[in-house]
Amino acid sequence: MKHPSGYALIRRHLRRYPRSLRQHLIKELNQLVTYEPVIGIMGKTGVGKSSLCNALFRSEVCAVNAVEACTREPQRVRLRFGNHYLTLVDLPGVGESVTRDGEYRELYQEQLPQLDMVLWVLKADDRAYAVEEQFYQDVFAQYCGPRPPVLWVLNQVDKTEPAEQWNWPSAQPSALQAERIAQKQQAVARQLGQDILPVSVRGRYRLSRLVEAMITRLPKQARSPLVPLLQAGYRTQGVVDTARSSFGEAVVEVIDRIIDLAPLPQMARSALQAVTHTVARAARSLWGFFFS
Ligand SMILES: Nc1nc2c(ncn2[C@@H]2O[C@H](COP(=O)(O)OP(=O)(O)OP(=O)(O)O)[C@@H](O)[C@H]2O)c(=O)[nH]1
Ligand SMILES: [Mg+2]
Repeated sequence: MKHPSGYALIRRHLRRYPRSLRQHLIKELNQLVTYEPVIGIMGKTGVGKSSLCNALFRSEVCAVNAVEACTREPQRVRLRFGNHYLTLVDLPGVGESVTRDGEYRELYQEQLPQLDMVLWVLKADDRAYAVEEQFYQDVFAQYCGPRPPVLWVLNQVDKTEPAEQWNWPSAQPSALQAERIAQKQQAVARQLGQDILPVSVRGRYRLSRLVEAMITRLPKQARSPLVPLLQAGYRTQGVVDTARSSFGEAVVEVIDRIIDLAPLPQMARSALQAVTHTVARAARSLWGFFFS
């Protein structure tokens, strides 16, 4: 029963607000706390999308296939931890026949507005990424409307030659591999015109960095609600700090919006604005009640 005490504390901080505003605020705060992030996962079959999701998030979420493609149409998986939910949408299309792009354009037109972010996974031992580039240009970039941020992930860098040099116990590439990974990263980034993050799911390499990038690229209201769904090792201090301060900012935005809309005399409005930071500070200090 963590939430009631958290809310009781928030309520105490809101005692200066007129009752109607207070109720509205509590409702909006509750929406912030229970917000369900939606993350799209893209990439050709076998790049490691399911493996990545299983590594990052708390429950077994997707089937991992070694040989055959299993993702044909958007598969939505809803994960739950306590009162928190996360939806993963496995988006099909990348690497399929180009003639189906028209079909996919329609699908993405429908899906993209619902997503808080897209993780687009590539595989380091592919020689070229023309398929990804083309799909991005023909389907993704054609979408008109606000597009979710895309985080490009170069997975399976443990296979970088000489692959036998990968140091599994320390989860690190050799010096030569590291150099080649950096070269590959630059080459892919140049081709796609996008930054890309090298990781190895199997090697547990740079997954913390990926999670940190996710947290900072997600819209503010989706950051904190993601945290309880992460595996313990990725709930790092940096991730928690970013989420917590974003929560404070989101609370300030909610309060400002509500005060702006309320039919209040200017004096009352200013008085409430003066205590906004106190409420935001209380919200930040209660972050653990809500999200851990
Ligand atoms: N060496 C290595 N293998 C990996 C890595 N990540 C995933 N794999 C393997 O790659 C294969 C495919 O992984 P999946 O996670 O099923 O790939 P997927 O992208 O979900 O594939 P579809 O569901 O078919 O689209 C599995 O055998 C994984 O164990 C990695 O970082 N390194
Ligand atoms: Mg899969």
